[in-house]
Amino acid sequence: MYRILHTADWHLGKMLGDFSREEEHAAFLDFLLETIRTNDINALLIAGDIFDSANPPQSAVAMYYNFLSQLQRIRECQVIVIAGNHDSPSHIDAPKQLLKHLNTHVVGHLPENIEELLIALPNQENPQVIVAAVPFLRDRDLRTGQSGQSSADIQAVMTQSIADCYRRTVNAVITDKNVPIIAMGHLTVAGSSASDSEREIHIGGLGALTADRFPSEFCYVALGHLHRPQRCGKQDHIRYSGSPIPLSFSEATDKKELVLLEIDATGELKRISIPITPSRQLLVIESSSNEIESILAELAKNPSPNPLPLWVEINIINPTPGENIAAKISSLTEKTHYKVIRIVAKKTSPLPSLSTDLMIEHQQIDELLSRPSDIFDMRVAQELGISVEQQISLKQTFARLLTIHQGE
Ligand SMILES: [Mn+2]
Repeated sequence: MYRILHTADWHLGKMLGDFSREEEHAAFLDFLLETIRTNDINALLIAGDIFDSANPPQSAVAMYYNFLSQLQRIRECQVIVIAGNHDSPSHIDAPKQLLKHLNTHVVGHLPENIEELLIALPNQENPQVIVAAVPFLRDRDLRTGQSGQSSADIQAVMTQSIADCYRRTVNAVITDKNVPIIAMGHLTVAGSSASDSEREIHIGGLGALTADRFPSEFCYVALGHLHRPQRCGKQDHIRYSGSPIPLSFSEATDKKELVLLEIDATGELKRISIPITPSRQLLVIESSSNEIESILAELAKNPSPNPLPLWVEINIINPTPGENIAAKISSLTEKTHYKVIRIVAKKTSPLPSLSTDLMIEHQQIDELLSRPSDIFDMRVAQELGISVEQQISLKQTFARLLTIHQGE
């Protein structure tokens, strides 16, 4: 039996507002090492976005290398890493020769020779599985953009080039044995469900592939980019493992997982989902400003079952204009076990302050529109959780912008 784990979208170095995710990442990596040890994992596939940015903080880079070296002390597990859209391909590729000594294969750029994307596991002599490790493909990798093309043309050429790339990897496989082929990729597969924390993959949403464009020779497609674990196009073998920790509050209710693939001697593949034990829960509360006090009091009574303190986002529905809700919440939550990370004003009607709060008559709107600074000031007054200094700075920036605009 050959056992593979599929994960992606670690986003090491990621912040949530002003708060570091380092403790959660460290807890996940401990969980991953333990899972690899107890399940006798032979190979780990990391499908892109190891880091949150092309220039990650040193602490995130240290975490990555420490993990790879710790893993080899636990057992001889091969690792394949592809670059995602957040990663710098050169940064991922730079330690390529060094990482070979840690059983780790990295693919940052698309190589000239497509065969270099094929990695035989555990080795070339006696392969149990062949992995086509395709990194995130940039327009310059595919050389598709021509001047004078419409965006629909560019999109069609781009998706065709991505599909061709996968086709070419399959064609490059040379083996007389019936060895299963697994693909890796970091891209949007059309019809999948996204959360807030994924940046647009190709400018203008270009390059989304449909699940049926992957060659049928792949017995599994290990995807990264979307943070919610899911299959694609109703095909169970084409999957996003999802991110191991909720990267934004929109992922607060996601059940995070690792995907375990077991390949038996006949090349048959079995897939098992391994739930990730969360180290910290994220919670979204929706409330009116009247009810928030009792909701927070209730929350304070129930300690979080997770090792790290609960983080909360509060959405205040139709806040009372002029009320300093941020100060109120901060005084209510001073000594609680949880932390309020973000306060957001949510309106159920699009322009309540224009129509009701300020009692503006229809004929006054034209007059108001001639005073954009006043509209901006009203908008700023509705924004919760920002200081007076920030309000002044925003208004000054808007005034500068207005001057530039009117100067044109
Ligand atoms: Mn991504």
